[in-house]
Amino acid sequence: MTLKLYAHPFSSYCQKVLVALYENGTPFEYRSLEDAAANAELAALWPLKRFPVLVDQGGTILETSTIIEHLEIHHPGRARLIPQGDAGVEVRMLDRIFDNYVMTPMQKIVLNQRRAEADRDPYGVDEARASLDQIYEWLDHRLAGLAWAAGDAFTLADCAAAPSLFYADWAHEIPPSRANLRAYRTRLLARPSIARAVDEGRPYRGYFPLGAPDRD
Ligand SMILES: N[C@@H](CCC(=O)N[C@@H](CS)C(=O)NCC(=O)O)C(=O)O
Repeated sequence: MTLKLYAHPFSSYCQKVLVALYENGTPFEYRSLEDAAANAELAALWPLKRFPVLVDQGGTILETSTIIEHLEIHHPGRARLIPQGDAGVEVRMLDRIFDNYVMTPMQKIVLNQRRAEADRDPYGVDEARASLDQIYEWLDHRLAGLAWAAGDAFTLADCAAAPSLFYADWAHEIPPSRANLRAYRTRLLARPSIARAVDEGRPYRGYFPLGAPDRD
């Protein structure tokens, strides 16, 4: 097996890559970061210790979007996650939007809760909540009539959308008025690759600093 993934099952960015691997049934060695030895290996590979990290035949690939690009080039499967040409540009654009404008404010809210009371940043959290409200509105309009983020086909953009919307809804609930977005999140969670990633993270829900809601 040439691929090794350093990942934790409850991590949102790890789920983004796991969904891409599961979509294509790509075999890999799961170096779970529940394990101390895997953590030491991760630190040697990437001093910033952000995860996931992919190792392929001795090469280290960092950052989820480029990990999925690497998989598309070197381990292609039945699912085409990044189309050619203009369609690919749109998919990459949406991938950046989910990472930057859903995942980032969601993480701000969640990570703030892990800080000591005196170090918390209520102003930043209010900004993150306002920013999520804005992107929820934009996505709700954009998704009208679409099955997946970029149309009929499941892509990299949906790999990014799944964990970001999964946890963002826990941190700052998508309001009922955003019916297209809520329905899209439900469709994502019903997809087998995503359901599998969510199930693998289920035993670790106690790690969620805001308290995991009793749903999903
Ligand atoms: N831009 C990175 C983000 C990765 C990231 O932030 N991962 C989180 C886990 S979901 C992490 O490493 N957290 C540990 C830390 O911040 O030290 C990517 O796309 O891979």
